[in-house]
Amino acid sequence: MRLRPEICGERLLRRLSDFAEIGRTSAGGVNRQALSKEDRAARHLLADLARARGFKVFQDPIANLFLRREGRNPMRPPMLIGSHLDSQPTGGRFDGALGTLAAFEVLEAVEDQGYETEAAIEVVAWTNEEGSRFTPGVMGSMTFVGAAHPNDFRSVVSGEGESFSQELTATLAALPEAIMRPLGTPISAYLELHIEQGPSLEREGLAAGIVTAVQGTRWLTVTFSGSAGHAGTTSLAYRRDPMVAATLALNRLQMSIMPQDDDARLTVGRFSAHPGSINAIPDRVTFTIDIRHPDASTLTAIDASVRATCEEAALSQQCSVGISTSFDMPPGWFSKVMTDRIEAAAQALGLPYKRMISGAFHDALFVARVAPAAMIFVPCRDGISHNEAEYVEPADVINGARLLLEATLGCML
Ligand code: HGY
Ligand code: MN
Ligand code: MN
Ligand code: MN
Repeated sequence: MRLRPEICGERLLRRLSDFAEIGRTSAGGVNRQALSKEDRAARHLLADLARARGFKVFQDPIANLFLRREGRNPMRPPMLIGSHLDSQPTGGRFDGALGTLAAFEVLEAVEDQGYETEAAIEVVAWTNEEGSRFTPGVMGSMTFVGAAHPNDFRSVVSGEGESFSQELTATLAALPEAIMRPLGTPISAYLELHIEQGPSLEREGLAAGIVTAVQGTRWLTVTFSGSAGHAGTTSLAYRRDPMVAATLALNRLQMSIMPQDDDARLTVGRFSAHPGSINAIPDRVTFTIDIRHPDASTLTAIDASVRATCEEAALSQQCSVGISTSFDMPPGWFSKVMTDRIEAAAQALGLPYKRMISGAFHDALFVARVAPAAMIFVPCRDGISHNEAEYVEPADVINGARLLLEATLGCML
């Protein structure tokens, strides 16, 4: 009689605190940016843990990391579960790591019982989900599904001038014992556990969110160009000041778009002036805009409105403006078969849940292009994420992992 696998909560919580030490910041968060030495250290630890349990370790050409526990039939495409290990520069200990380590805990729980599955189960740690050090985000899953090729990112450099290609090569070389596999190996389905990164589950006292869709994301880089000049001798009438144009544009956007549409999100995360001297009118001002919306045509309309508003502001200051798109992830829906399986598992476990849309983008959205995919959210304190204070109650960590285990086995029936 096969015993049902059980999550070992103590082991999972210990793993989470061990990984939180890799890239730990003085404020108690993590700085484990994609393809950094901290990311390599986390991958190495996970690969060592996997080998210690007899799982096989694979990497693909964009360094997605796969840990495989064989099933009875090696010809059957595996069930894939996982998330990402890379973090924001001032990230939290749970964004990505929770889903990756809970998936590994599922593998260990199944192994503990010698529970046989027909197909293999694989855990994945996707490369560069965040897109903060190297743009765009979700590079690993985007490449896995064929929506990009590693060569597309050959010339990508970080804000510090580090080469994506060199860091990718170093990361692949750092796991010589990993077996290389081609991009896009077939999978039967994909499940990802992640923190909500919003406040609704905690506010409503729910243990789980069954994610039915992910809103769209678009990243723009806007550069206003004018004439540099002396801060003291150049009268306002004779300036072509890109800083005035930029701030005018951003004020108009905040006043026009945001109040009309509560679902719209517009974030300026990076802002720089060149030459950045206190007493020189800048010749160039550059900032990024992260636009989000659940509806594809509205996302496009907001993009168009941003462009028109920037062009008007540039004209009013006799400046010019250039706008490039560095990331475009349309909204997407998850498989109803998969979300129904998660719902059945939540009911079997007696966990209070709701169906919901994700405000954050995730690798699962790309994976959904090649296999049935879905996500499970757990509450995080005050909905805080992309912040070193990010926190998840131990009970929510364990319930999330239990639900991931049940839903994974449910999807393999
Ligand atoms: O930005 C995002 O939505 C994701 O958390 N990286
Ligand atoms: Mn080692
Ligand atoms: Mn994440
Ligand atoms: Mn994130």
